[in-house]
Parts: sequence; structure tokens; C-alpha cells
Amino acid sequence: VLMTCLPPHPYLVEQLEKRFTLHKLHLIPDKAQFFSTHRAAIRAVVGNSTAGADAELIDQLPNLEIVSSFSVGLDKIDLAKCKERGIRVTNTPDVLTDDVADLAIGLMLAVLRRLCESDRYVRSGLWKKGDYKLTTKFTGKRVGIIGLGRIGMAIAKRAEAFNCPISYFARTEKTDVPYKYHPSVTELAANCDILVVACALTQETRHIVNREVLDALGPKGVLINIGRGPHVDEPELVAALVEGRLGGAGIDVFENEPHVPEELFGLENVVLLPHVGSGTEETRKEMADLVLGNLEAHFLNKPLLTPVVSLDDLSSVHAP
Ligand code: 8YV
Repeated sequence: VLMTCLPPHPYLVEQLEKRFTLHKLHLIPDKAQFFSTHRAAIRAVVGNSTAGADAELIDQLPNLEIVSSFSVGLDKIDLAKCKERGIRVTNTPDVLTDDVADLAIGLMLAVLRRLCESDRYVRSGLWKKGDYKLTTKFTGKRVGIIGLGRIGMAIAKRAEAFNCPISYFARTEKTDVPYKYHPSVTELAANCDILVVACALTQETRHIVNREVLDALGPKGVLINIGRGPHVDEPELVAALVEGRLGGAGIDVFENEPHVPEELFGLENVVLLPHVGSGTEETRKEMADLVLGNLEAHFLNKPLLTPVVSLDDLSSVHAP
């Protein structure tokens, strides 16, 4: 097994080492040498949202049978190549849905109610010196969701409990949900107070939030991104925030992680998180168990636990 990402969880590494011969790519100094010696022996790749299996890697591994990703997102895996080569791909859906949706709501509250700024206000002793300014109510705000898949739906359900009217954009309208459909992201942004990115990253959803969308959201609007950094045109987001054309943002993912545009550091209407949507002990353990379970199923010729079914499913903005 070749792990292409930094070890995402100690338990996962420990279990992989127990069951397989594990090679950790980040610890290998001479990668060319490693591939020339071990290329034929690698039958599985374990990656995550930062490093998966791109075409270049897959081409170096003639006996690769399975890519088991410690993530629901599949944007770091060349799925077309895997399909062409007959390589199986698995991910970690469902187990992280609640955490990511919880975090999206947390970001909405944090941005509107200025939770991080308030915390800094208390810690710095400023409270003793004066009054704290008022914030913005969350209950009842119009929430617009890009991508009404598992995570988008879980966010919608939670926001409903805050009496938020929900609307959404997806490739196609859903017939079985009570939420208003907008056929364009710009139209969705113009008709909501909080716009949430919750779709899969594909060619068609890259920069789905661009200048036009940010301007439609407007100086009172808030952007929440718990999807992927490249969903948003980051320089345009920074410009909109710095120029006051956007009301605020809660961001868990960035275009070039772990690098975050420093212009954002001084803005109090922005909450910045280090890609922690699924980052709880409970969920990361469940994700690790799925990675292990899928590998085990594959090597025992049993049905995979969470196979990535078809390329059509993957390119839809309904996933994850
Ligand atoms: C993880 C993620 O942060 O599931 C995804 O797509 O982005 C996250 O759950 C990541 O894979 C952690 O290693």
C-alpha cells in the first residue's frame, strides 16, 4: 500500500501497518528510485483531500488495483484514468456528513454573531474598557445552497431549524425537496443572505463562485465555503471582502492550502478555518475504518463498502 498523503490519522497508519506493507510517500527521499524498485509491488493507494492518485502517479504503478481515499471528495483522483485502467476507487461518504453540516452552521453563526471577534474582545481585556458593538441575527436568514447532495441536504435540514428559508442551485431541479430551485448560481446568490458551497469539485464547478456571484450576494451577503477552495475565485473573494462588496465569509477550504491570503487576516467579518469539516475524533475514526474496510473487502474479493459507482455520479454537483 502506498500512502500518497501525509498520514491523516494515527489509527489509520497503525492499522495499515498491521495488515499491509505500507510505504509513506512523504518519507521517501528519492521518489524516482523508490518507483523503480517498488512500482510493481504497489497494489493499493491511500490518499485524501490533499493528495490522491493523479495520472502521473497511476502511470507509474502497473499493478495498482484500488485507490481508497480518506475523503468524500474525489477531486485529487484521476477517475477517468482509474476507470480506463480498471482501478477501483472508494471514498468515505455519509460518515462525515453531520460534522461538515454542523461546521457550516457553526461558520454561519460565527460570522454573523462575530463569535471569534467577541472571544478576542474578552481575552484581550477590551470588555472592561467599553461596550461591544451589535452583531447580525442568524435565525430567519435566507440560506442558499450550491449542491443539494448529502452534505447540502444536511445543512438545509439544520438551517430549517433556525427558520431559514432554503433555496438551492444544482445541475437539475429536485422533485422531492420543499426548497426553492434557482437555475443559476448568480440568481441564487441574488436571492439569499448566506450562500453555502456544498457541491463536489469538478471541471464544471471550479470557480462556480466568481465575481458576478459575489456581487449578486452583495455587501450584506455572507459566503460559507465547506466544499473545496477552487470552488471560489479566491482573488475575487479577497477583493470583494477588502472593498466591502461582500458582507462576510466563513471559509474552511482554500485554493492553495495551507496558504491563506494574508489580506484576510485583518478582517473581522471573516472566519478562517484550517480545513476541519470532518475533523472530529469520532468521524475521522469512522473514515479510517471505511478506508481499511474497503481495502480489506477488495483483497478478500468481497463487495466494496463504499465504491465510487460511475463517472456520471461523480461529475454531478449533487455529490457528495
Ligand atoms: C478531509 C475532506 O479533510 O472528505 C473530504 O473530502 O476534505 C475531508 O474529510 C481530508 O480528506 C482529511 O485528510
